[in-house]
Amino acid sequence: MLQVTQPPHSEQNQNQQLGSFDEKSYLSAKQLKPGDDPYREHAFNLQESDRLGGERAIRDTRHYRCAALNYDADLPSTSIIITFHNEARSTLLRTIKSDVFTVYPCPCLSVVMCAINPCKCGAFVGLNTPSPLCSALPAEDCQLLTQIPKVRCLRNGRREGLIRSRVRGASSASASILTFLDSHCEVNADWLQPMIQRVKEDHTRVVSPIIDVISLDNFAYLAASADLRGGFDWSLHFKWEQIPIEQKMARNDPTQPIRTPVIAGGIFVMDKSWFNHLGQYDTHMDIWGGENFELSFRVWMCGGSLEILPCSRVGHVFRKRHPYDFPEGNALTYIKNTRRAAEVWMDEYKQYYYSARPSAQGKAFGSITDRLTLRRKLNCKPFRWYMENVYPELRYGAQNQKQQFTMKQVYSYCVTKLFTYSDMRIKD
Ligand SMILES: [Mn+2]
Repeated sequence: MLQVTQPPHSEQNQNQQLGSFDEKSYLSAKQLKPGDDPYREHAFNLQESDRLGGERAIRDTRHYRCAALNYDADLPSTSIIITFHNEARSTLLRTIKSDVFTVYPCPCLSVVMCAINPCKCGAFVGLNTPSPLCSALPAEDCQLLTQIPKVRCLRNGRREGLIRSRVRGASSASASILTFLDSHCEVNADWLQPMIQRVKEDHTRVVSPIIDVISLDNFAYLAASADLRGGFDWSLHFKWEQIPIEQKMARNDPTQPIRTPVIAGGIFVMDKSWFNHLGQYDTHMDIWGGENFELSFRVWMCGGSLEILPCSRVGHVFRKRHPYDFPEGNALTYIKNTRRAAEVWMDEYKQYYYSARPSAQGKAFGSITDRLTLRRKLNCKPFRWYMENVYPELRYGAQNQKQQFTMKQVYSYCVTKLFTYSDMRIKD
């Protein structure tokens, strides 16, 4: 039997929920022109995304036992923070609508906010060569989206990147729990309750869903394996990896949380005061990348924990390239960000990072004084503790060469494209 999430709402119902927002004209104003490459601007098949429109039913990919679980009736409220830059209207609208209209059986979904990065093309691609990857977000987009009830939209005055935009979004969140979400997602049945419940029971937990795959070619919704956790190699490259065999053998309940050394970073739930107490993010990191390591090390080493919750599932469009430019270049930005994470958190183990990424040596990464002060103030444990207690499976030096896996090994449903594990990090 095919289980699906709530089917699209009736037209009348939808009109009430959308307020004064005119979905049809919003979507039709920016359509692909005949002859345009559907992959050019967003690195996924825009034609297929647009064809799906603002909402669709997706298959319930959870383990069947998840549906029988109960959650508190008085779960606290959450603010959902979606950051985006050069996002397609159809993928963004499905993300927003699938959140806002997902049934959450308490009056607790307060606000959805979007912190936006307008792009100043002339600053880095030359005056007369507007990049196809770089279009400024018109203020009109924000005005249109805020016509949807519960949606607020914050537009940055300059390009701030994911990390500073999230901090801005979190600062203006009204709810006590923060839910960070990527801008090309579709949430599955009861995705929020398991995460809010875990954070309510212990505010130091930082929790993620299983991230299902939305095909970048045909937008099929594919179930991800429930036996994976987040890991990395010494070059600070994120990868999905199998749960260690002894933990897997000890798991007799597939609905139980999975401890994870790191999170992919695009989708997670965190108590707002815990987020603030732990120092939010390192706001000297730029654009994208590395922030998930910095946050993960900090959470574990400063008294918290990270979990993946198998009964919460969110679909995400995984891509093979970033659909936008990096002002300083992709590689340099990643090196700057991961170098900051290594210098602040990895103690003597940072030598393994430099061995695995020799090009990082000598590259500028700015001042880390504030973050070192934070680490001392929070009285965080040494990286050795993290290695011994959280990620003992990480081997030293050359023993941990990056391995190539195909997506077929990672995902339980067939896909035609081959990726490496590292491609599965949520890009942008
Ligand atoms: Mn993404």
